[in-house]
Amino acid sequence: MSMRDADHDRPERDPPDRAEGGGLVSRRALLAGGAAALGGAVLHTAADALSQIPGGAPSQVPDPTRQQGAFASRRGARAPSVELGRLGTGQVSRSPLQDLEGTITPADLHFERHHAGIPNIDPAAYRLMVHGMVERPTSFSLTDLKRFPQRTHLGFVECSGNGRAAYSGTSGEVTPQQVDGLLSTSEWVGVPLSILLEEVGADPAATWVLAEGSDAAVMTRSIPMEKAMTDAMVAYGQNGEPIRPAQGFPARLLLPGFEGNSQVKWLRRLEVGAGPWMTREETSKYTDPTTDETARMFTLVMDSKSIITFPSYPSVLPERGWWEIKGLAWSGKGAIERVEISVDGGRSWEEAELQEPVLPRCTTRFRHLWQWDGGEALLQSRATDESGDVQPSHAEFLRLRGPAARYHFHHVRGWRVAADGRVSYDARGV
Ligand SMILES: Nc1nc2c(c(=O)[nH]1)N[C@H]1C(S)=C(S)[C@@H](COP(=O)(O)O)O[C@H]1N2
Ligand SMILES: [Mo]
Repeated sequence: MSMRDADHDRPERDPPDRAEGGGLVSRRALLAGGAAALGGAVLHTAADALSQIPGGAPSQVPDPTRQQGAFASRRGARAPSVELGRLGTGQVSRSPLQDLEGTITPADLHFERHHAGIPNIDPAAYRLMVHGMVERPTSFSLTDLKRFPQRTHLGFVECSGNGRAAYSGTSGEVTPQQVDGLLSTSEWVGVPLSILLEEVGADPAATWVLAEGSDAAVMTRSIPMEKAMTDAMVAYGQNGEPIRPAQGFPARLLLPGFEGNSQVKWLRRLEVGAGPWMTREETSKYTDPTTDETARMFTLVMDSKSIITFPSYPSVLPERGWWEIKGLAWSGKGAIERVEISVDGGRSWEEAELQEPVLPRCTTRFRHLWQWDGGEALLQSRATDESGDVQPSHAEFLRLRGPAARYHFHHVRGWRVAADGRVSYDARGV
């Protein structure tokens, strides 16, 4: 696989899981079954009661109230029946968006994008050098970094190549993980970059900062000083634990709302300067061709975007009736203000409910009750953020960005529900 292909290649195929109902029990079935159970025989235990609700009985498991359970342990594990996994190999893996609850991505399921693998770094020997247009060039150890005032940012990291394969035509039997799995959300903890720049006495005339990683790719990106001085941080914590090796252990640059590529992992050097460095990653890569043979550069901020995670492939709706459409919306420009849902192929739109917390530069859950009449439907979501940025239709995006677009795919996407309840991806919608 060439470097070019390695960057957000075609989505890997999942073995289709056609489990009827995708493991869901409808509200109506549950209520009807529950009522029957309550009206029937005397209830002995909760497990007995459960066994009388259709679909509610874990029949192959012995009654857990009759035996001592497992003992406490040093580290927990997921329930044996829960299969959560990233999808991908080599330099890319995707988060299982359709299988996650809420907005936080468990650290072991955070998507990965490495250009030269995960380096093995000794935290005791780790140093971050800050130099260039500064009064006091300084080398910080991890202990040094942790002595500075700490900040938290709850937010997403998204690769700007996310959605590429799906944009260029992959449709049908693809999951949200395959469509948009280069998106994950964590609670990041670290030291504000502004504090480090103050510490070294950065020249007020400086306008850019170069960030460099210590992997074999020696990833380098130029960061505007304005971002460096606002919410940028050198992060060393992720969801309560030290950042994992795949995410940049022991420290990475965290730029809330910026494209993933600029958030240099295994950060070893920051150089303060008076202009961008024009590195490989901001010239031949991560620029956006337009339709007039020019290209936009430094398109760092991620646009307003959303994806329906249920219903989606491979779930199958077992019956008509009330279903809750669920999904994620996010924007690098601020908080999500509104998510609209269309169930009729874009003819009409209704506002979905946003699930608290609704945070800036973070994923937000949305949900919308939908009564499926058993006919064909095209489900689409359209997010608007507080800056007013609205997701364009696929046709509009194509007109603006052209077929050669390689990054920042944030157009409206759709899921087609067939009369037999099967759901498939439709990149274009209507
Ligand atoms: N040093 C270094 N930093 C890097 C990369 C890399 O290969 N090396 N990949 C970048 C890209 S393209 C993305 S999308 C994000 C992915 O972050 P994650 O692997 O923590 O999800 O890291 C960025 N930072
Ligand atoms: Mo990326």
